[in-house]
Amino acid sequence: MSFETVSVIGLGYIGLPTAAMFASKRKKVIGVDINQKAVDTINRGEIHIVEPELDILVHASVTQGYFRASTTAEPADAFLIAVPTPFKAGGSVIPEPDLGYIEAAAKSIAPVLEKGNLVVLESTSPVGATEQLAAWLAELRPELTFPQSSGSDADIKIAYCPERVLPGHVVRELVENDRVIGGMSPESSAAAIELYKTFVEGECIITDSRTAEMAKLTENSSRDVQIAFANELSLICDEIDVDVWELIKLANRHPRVNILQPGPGVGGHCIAVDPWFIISKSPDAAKLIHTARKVNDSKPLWVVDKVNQAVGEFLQRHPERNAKSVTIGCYGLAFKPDIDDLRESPAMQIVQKVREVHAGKILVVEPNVESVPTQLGEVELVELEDAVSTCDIHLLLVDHKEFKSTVIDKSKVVIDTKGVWL
Ligand code: SAJ
Repeated sequence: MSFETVSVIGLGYIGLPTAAMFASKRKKVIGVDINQKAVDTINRGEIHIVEPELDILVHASVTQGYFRASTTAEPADAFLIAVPTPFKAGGSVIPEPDLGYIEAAAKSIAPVLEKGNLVVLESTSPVGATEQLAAWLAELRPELTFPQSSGSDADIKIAYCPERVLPGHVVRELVENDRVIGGMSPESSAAAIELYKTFVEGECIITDSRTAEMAKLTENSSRDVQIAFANELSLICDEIDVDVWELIKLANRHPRVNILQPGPGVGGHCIAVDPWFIISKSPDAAKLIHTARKVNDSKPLWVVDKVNQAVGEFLQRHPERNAKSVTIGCYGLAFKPDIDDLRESPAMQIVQKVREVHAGKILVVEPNVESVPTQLGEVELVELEDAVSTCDIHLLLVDHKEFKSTVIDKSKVVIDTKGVWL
């Protein structure tokens, strides 16, 4: 089977680079997104997200005529769905995944599906989502046959293939990483491998769709649990007056120990979200995964308490000053080092909470942005040197490269959530 035309549904952080990758291999790519602005930007050969090397790739594939974006689906040999899977609104104790975007994608491609097509779901999904997608498509196109009822003879092939790329390294990792391919039939898996081998140099490993879905959730939950262990250690060490950074370095000298790093909390759109897809399906069995989520989610508030305590202690040592005259410097807002992505960032949450309670000035240093979101309230975005020389309390929230060579006066109060200045 050959794939000459590939349609990618959802042109975000995963869909856009994947579409550009197919186009760079001279496949005809039709990208589909509901966001007209994103579609227009892409059709001008530009990009609406920040990811190294992606702009060159998209520009080249659009100007050479291999890649075009649209708000409506068109016939293709393969459809790759990379839409978001957020939580359902309502703020329940255990957040539930919302498959609404996948259902909308199914509705948009169903009218143009043709016998022989391959449909691949890439969105991070709860176990069973691929079977649900297949059921929606079968309902919408009753004259076509699907793997759930016709197995190997089905007109349409369906597979789940999770993405595993690290933001900031997407273009390289898309090519190099191994891929898990979960076909709903052996033919679906074989077709999906052929599709991905267009640009993937890593190994493609076959399993069923449910195991592939769970593999993605497991990878990110594993990292969340490991970070929770490091974060819990940081709380324990604070109580018993042990340097957690030195402790972890020492423990990691053991040949079979590899502890991750504590921080202000866990951010981003994956590690802090995906474990809930396991917990919501198996709330009684997923105890450790659930506890890890709670440990990581509570870390920002612990940091806020530390700041409040530090302000109190500072005022005790300086009875001539009042809280209004105490300036706090916050270093970093992004959800991890050396990126500009502030969404779901524990650093943002901390600065916002500190702003709510602190009477004095708050200076923010974030070398990767030009302005700070209004949700932070009255804070001032300043240059690194200005914060270092004027603040009474220095709160390091992200280990951006710019901060690593900074020297803070030993007489100043330092709260270092990443162990950079200690
Ligand atoms: N973090 C720590 N301590 C650490 C490592 C990370 O506190 O030792 C924090 C980071 O500061 C950040 C959060 O965890 O706030 C998540 O960062 P990350 O670098 O661990 O992961 P993401 O969210 O950028 O990307 C992850 C990756 N998954 C795994 O490494 C298992 C990536 O491969 C996935 O493709 C991505 O999620 C995704 O899209 O699911």
